[in-house]
Amino acid sequence: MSGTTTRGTAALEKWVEDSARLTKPERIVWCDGSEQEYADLVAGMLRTGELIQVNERAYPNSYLHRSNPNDVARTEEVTLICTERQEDAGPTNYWEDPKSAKERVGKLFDGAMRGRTMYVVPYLMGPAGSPHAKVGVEITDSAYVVANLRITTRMGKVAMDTLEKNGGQFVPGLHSTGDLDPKKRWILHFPEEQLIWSIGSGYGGNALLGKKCLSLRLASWMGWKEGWMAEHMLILGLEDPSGAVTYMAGAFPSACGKTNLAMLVSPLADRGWRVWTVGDDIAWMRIGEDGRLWAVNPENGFFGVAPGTNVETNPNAMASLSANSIFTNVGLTPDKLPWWEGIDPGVKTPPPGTINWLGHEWKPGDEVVAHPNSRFTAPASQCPSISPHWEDPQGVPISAFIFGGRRARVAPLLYQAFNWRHGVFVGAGMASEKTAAAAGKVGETRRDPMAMLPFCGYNMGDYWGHWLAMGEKLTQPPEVFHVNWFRKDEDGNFLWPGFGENVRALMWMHERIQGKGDARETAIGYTPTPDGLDLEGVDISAHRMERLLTVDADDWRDEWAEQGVFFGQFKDHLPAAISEEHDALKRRLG
Ligand code: OXD
Ligand code: MN
Repeated sequence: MSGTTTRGTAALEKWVEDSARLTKPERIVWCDGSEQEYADLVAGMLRTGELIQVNERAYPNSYLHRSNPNDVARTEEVTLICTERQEDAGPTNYWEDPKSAKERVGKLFDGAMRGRTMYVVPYLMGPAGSPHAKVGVEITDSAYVVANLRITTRMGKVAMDTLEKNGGQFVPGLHSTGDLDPKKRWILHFPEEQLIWSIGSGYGGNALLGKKCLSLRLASWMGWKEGWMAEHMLILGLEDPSGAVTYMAGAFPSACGKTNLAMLVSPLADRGWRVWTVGDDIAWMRIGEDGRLWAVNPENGFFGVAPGTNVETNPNAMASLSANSIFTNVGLTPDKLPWWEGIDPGVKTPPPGTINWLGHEWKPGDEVVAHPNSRFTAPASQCPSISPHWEDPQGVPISAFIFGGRRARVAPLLYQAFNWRHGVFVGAGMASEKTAAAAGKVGETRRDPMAMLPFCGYNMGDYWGHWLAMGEKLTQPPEVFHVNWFRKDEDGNFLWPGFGENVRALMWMHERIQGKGDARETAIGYTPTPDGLDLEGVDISAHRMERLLTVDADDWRDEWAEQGVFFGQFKDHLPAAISEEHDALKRRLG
């Protein structure tokens, strides 16, 4: 039941046999990823009610799934990093000793698949033929998980072919929905042997093991050991009027607009500015022969937040999910159309007779139709803005990192770090208001460095050390920026229009990358001058811009103090450069 990194196909077979001996399924199915297999799986789930067909004319080959109401978001407090030494998991991860975790949770796996089918799902993270790509194999008893993996990863034969060519290396992940009892729900990572165990949840990031578990938690550990980076970042290309494309990667906490930014439709397209999508959630990055950082998106599809997505906020997402998609925990209208809050711009209530995410008829006064963390799973290839380079084996060269969060106050609309080291500090000092993507209280501000708090598979202090070390090796480290689309006025209204207008922030970054652009130096970095952003065609007063760009020293002194408490936990794992940058911020704030 344990793993090592190199295993071979015989080892794969043995792991499958061992897993079957433990979980005792009725039958074992090896998935090949074919269309027929998908059609058969879907037909089976339509029979059991796990899937409901949505309107075939409006959304061909698309389905609705309702998860158990107790299983609707990632569960961070039962997500563990199991390293030999607790300090390797660090103070921000839940930890358990690998031996005790396996003994404890192994008992829950015992017989967990009795009467069920065990699917063996080989999948590839990263483009086929890419030196960055990694093979994972997920064993699962959930047909819904298999169907989602077929959209979000390159699944089946292509993965087996890669495994044969790569010397048999794969990352094993054992998953069972168990009995969905939240008290018996555990998502375990064993980074030292590159192994995942997940039981008791069928939901997204808990159950689709290629995504958060492999591509972030285990991959971040691998990157640390091997000199590359696995980040919770979108990847986009900004095309300028000359036709040149500048690639940027952006780290934002879950449900803070990564998908929208990655698929931005530029209001300035007629002036030659447009955005290409490479990925919306994860970036794997390596140093190229030219000394620059090159990024691939390991995923093959999107697992995006549905509420708020519509033809105005994100037309590219709407086009992506218009066929061959799976909707999870959204509403269903009498015409069998998926429905979520905000799907029709300006429409507040659903058509009469709409069924909510729980399967009950929605009535006026009911809180929501779709769960706030309801999702769409859609193939990336269907996205109209998908970059022609999104599957390039070597990836795309990254010129900028964009950090961001959801802050009603404190963080200005946009600023640039002074240099790489300061940029690492800006990422380490990030904070954001909590969203529905994880179970727990929504709205509280929490520190979320590089948007990796729930996804860093090792000690975050060592992780910052790794970032600093990567910078030393890069001939041209990306310029680092921080954005906040969510600043509010005293009445709680957003000050910045967001969405497509965010291209104006990208354009300023583009100028700064070229060594141009009007900026003023503040205590926290360079902000655009009030007329530094190109605002042609959008109605924002100079006064409003001033408020968006203000760096309030009192707010930042409080922020500085909170950062200090957070950094203090890392003790001798905190790189000296981060403490020095923190001290330097204090001096600049006065
Ligand atoms: C996601 C998340 O699903 O970050 O991408 O929660
Ligand atoms: Mn995410």
